[in-house]
Amino acid sequence: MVQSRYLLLLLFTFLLSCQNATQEKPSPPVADDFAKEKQAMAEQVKAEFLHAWNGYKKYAWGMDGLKPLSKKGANWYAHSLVLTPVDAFDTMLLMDLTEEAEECKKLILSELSFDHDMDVQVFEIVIRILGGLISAYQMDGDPKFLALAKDLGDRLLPAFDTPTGMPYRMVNLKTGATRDHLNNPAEIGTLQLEFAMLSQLTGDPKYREKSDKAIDVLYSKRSPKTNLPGTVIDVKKGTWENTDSHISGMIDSYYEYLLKMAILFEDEAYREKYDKSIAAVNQYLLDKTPNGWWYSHVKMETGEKIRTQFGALDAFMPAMLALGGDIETAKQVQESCFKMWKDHKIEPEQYDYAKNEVLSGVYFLRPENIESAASLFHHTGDKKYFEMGKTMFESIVKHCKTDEAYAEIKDIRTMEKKDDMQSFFLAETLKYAYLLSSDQKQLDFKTTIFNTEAHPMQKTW
Ligand code: DMJ
Repeated sequence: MVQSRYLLLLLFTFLLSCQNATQEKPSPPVADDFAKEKQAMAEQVKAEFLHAWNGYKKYAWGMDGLKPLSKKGANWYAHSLVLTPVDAFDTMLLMDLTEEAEECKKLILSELSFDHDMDVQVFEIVIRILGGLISAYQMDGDPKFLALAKDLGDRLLPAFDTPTGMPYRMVNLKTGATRDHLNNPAEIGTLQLEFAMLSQLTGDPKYREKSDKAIDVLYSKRSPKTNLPGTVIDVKKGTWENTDSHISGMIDSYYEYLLKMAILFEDEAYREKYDKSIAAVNQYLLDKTPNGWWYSHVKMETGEKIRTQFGALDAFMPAMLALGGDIETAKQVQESCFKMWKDHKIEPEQYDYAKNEVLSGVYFLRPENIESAASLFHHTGDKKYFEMGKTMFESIVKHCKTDEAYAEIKDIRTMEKKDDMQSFFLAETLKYAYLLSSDQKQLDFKTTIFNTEAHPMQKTW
């Protein structure tokens, strides 16, 4: 009797525990948690984009940019080129911000004119405005965007009229007058995607012919011994004025466009140039130290190391390497880029990796580090790169957000803010943060290449 009671008790306890088990919520699979984390971040990125855009809208409507601390607008030149809206428009479309995109489009189409007697910097106008108008045309479909792009392209073409075919830095939009014959590889070699797209979309080959020739001539000026370019070249004589070689500003996106032209236009000649150039960069510049893998500065003629300097702009490298197929080097360098960010709470503009010393502490709200994290996440699927990007995005929110917009940082050692918000914060930094976290369906990455200002160029042919 005692024994059967004991058995009944056991059975009862067992049934009760089964019931409790079915009442407890099963813990959700890890993948679901991650999907939620990503979605939450995408929503926050969108909210922060709106925060910055609304600041621009309130204080700088129609002007090139916003001064976020003094709360007023500012133009780059004598007349506005509506820079921030042109740069931001395709991010709005990607984020499905329909109302904002509609008002932004109206502003661009009613206000943007290039018929101004003013000298502009060819490179900046090409990557931000020509690139922005081309992607606006492809994503929105309104031919007025293409007409604006063509008008701009025509006004920029006189820049290429030099004895070498490499362009001047500055051109007057109304008169076609040119100036500044000392140019650099980045400003000569980061025009090709936009001009080639313009040729593709208008059916007129002249844009691509001029820009292809410019980069071909530049490439031919590389050192015969190392295959490296220098920093400053005279576009009239074709001679180098500064022979330092690196992947930093003034050279950086020249490499990026060799690769991106090769991919978007399936162009073998560009691929060859890219492969040869990056082999040289990895042979002479790549510095594998106990403190991580970095890229140094060397002399183009010999490859002799002259500086152990890296920085915020150099952080584009992992994204480019991954796109070019070298995932392993990209991973190693991204570890260094992220360390440079994390150790300083936000990345410095210039950093001596051998001495572990900040050389310039300004932070311009730059995108490259987040772009590389997003690219590696896309190529490897490794969650660690998502976490890197998220950390960087969160520190931007923490240190750069103002009551009505976002501001750059004067010095990351003090975190004092600076009265500027570059248009690439909306075009690139927040776009890459969004691409990292959202499952957007609008762009097919197999047929899309981002220009250096993160404007998607879509292969529709
Ligand atoms: C942007 O205008 C472009 O990404 C360019 O290639 C480099 N500088 C800024 C962002 O840092």
